[in-house]
Amino acid sequence: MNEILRIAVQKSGRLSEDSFALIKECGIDFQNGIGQLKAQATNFPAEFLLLRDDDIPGYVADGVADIGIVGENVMLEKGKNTDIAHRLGFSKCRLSIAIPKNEEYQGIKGLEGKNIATSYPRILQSFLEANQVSAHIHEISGSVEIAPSIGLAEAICDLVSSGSTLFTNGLKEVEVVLKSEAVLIKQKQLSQGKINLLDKLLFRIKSVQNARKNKYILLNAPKNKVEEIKRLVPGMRSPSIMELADKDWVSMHSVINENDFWNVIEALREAGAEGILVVPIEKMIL
Ligand code: PRT
Ligand code: ZN
Repeated sequence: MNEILRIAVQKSGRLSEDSFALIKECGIDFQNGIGQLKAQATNFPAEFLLLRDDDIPGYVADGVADIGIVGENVMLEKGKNTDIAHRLGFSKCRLSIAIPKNEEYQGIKGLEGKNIATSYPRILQSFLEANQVSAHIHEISGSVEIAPSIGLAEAICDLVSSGSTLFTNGLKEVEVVLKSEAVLIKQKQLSQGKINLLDKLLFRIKSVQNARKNKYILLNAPKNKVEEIKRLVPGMRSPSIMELADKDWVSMHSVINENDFWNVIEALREAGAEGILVVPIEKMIL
């Protein structure tokens, strides 16, 4: 029997756009119609289940889906039996404790006996236990940030990205409980056929991620500076060097990492490189 990989993805929300973009960049096409809960890939043995993010860990643990894309925060909070197959690097946020901004923070022990409102009781409880603090956890499902102003709690534990929601609600972040990002989770007992499909998908995801992290660089270098410039742009194995019509110069091609991009460009200019071109890479297979 030909295996098919069932992939759970958030239907619409903060994870959806990046999840769909990644799938597309992996060369997998499917039609996502309005109101549709299932979609068949047209050029990969996969089927997509379009769900609320909260349901994804359970569906994957139960084997309704084989793999899924979900925030690590939701995966940990649901406590279902799944494994992280790969970290995806988008939808980054942190789960943090916040208190009213004009209150002085007494350190984690100052939370002893306090009421903390959250949608993440399980993660918060284990954080408090690890810090030997006992507090009252009020589980609420939404609008957690208004809890202190309506007298429901003295502190909250909620997701933060820019911090503007906390700021608008007169709160300040005092403890980071968890740093989260989107993760690809998998069911623990996949058949060999499905493992093979997952490996194919992971190979594509890694190629897309490598490409996003790197840029292709072309530059002209005086021949007597080639060794110095080689050290600045070592590339995947070593840079390509091509003769130019002008015998004192060569053209060098290589790959540079996004993280040290500007430092490398500055160093290249100082080393005498000219005519530097930087172009995006679509896929990068190491
Ligand atoms: O409908 P469904 O159940 O599928 O979606 P949802 O509404 O439960 O989740 P959704 O789409 O809002 O978020 C999905 C995932 O995105 C979360 O589980 C996180 O992993 C991730 N993520 C990243 C965030 C944020 N950033 C984020 N900022 N999820 C929520 N927020 C909220 C936060 O709760 C708070 O209200 O944004 C506000 C804070 O943002 P800042 O920028 O003001 O700090
Ligand atoms: Zn949700």
